[in-house]
Amino acid sequence: MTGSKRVLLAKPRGYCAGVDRAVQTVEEALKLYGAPIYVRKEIVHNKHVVSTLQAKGAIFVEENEEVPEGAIVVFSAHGVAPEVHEQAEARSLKAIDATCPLVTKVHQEARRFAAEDYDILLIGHEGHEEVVGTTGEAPAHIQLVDGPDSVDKVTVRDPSKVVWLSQTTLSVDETLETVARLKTKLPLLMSPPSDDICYATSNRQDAVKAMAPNCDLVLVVGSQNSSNSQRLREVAVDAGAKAGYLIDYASEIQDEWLADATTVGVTSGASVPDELVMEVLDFLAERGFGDVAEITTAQEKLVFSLPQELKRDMKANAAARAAEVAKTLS
Ligand code: 2E7
Ligand code: F3S
Repeated sequence: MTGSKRVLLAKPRGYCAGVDRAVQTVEEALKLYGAPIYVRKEIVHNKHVVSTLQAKGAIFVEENEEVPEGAIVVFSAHGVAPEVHEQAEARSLKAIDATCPLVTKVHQEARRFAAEDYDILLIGHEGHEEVVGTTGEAPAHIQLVDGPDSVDKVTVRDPSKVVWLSQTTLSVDETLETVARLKTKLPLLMSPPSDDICYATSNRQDAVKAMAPNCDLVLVVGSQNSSNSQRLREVAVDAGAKAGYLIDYASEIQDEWLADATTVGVTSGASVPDELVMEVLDFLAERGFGDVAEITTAQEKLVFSLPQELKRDMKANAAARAAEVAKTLS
C-alpha cells in the first residue's frame, strides 16, 4: 500500500486577488506610516495572516471606537457599511479601505436596486461581516436569505419588483438551489446583473470537485471563521471525498485520519498563504505521501491595484524622498 500513497493538490487554491491586495495594504501602510496601524476586524479570516501582521505592528480592533482619534485604520477585505466610514470621519481617523473590489461591486448593486425601490433578497450567512456590510448599504430594502431552508420565511412588498444578490463566498451549488426555491415562490425574481459569487470562490470549488471523487480525505487549509474555506470542505465531501477536514496548520493533522488513506486531497481557502500548504505537503511526505500531483482546473491572472488613498500617499512619499536625494546631491 505504501508505494501507492499520493497527494492530489488542487489548483487554483489559496490567495485570491482581493486577499493579496488587502494583506499588501496593511504591509505597505506599516512601511509608509510606521506601526501601529489599526485594522478594523480581521483583515482576512486567517489566523496565520492576522498573527503575522500583528507581529509587524498591526493592531486588530472590532470597532472604530477602539482606534485613537486621528490614527490610521484599515477596513477589512469583507467590506463595511457606509456608517462605518461616517464613524471614522467623526473620529478624524485616516481610513484606508481594503474592501475587495468584487464586494464593492455588490454594494453598488445593492445601492442601485434600493434606489429603484426593489426588495433585495441577499443570499448569505447571518452575521458574516460581508453580509453585515452589504446590508448596511440599504437596510430598509434588504432581507437575508440564509440558504434554501430560509426561503419559506421570505415576504416581499411587490413580487414583480424583487432581485436577489449574494455573498461572494457561498457554495455555488447551494446558491443555485436557494435561487431555484426563491423562483418557485417568486417567478418574477430578477437576477443580479453579473455573478456575485466571485471567480476565486467558484474556481476553488471547481478544483475541489475535480479531485474529491478520487480522495479518501481532503485537507482544506483555512481558519474556522473563513466562509469560503468552510465551503471547500463541504464541497469536497459532497463531491465524493470520504472525509474532509479544515485545518489552520499541518500540526493539526491526526495520524488516524491518514491510517487507511491512499489518496489525500489538499487545497486551501482564499485567505491562506501557500507556505501553510507547503508545510502540509512536508508533513504528508514524512508519512509516506511524497508523490504529489497538481490538479489544475483554471488559471488565474487577476490582480487588483492598492487602494487609491494609500497609493496617493506612497507616491507623495516617493517624490519627497527623491527630492531629498536630489538636494543632497546638488
Ligand atoms: C473577503 C471576502 O477572509 P476569508 O476567509 O473570507 P470569507 O468571506 O471566506 O469568510 O477569504 C477571503 C475573502 C473572501 N471574501 C475576503 Cl468578501
Ligand atoms: Fe474578493 Fe472573492 Fe477574494 S470577493 S477577497 S476575490 S474570495
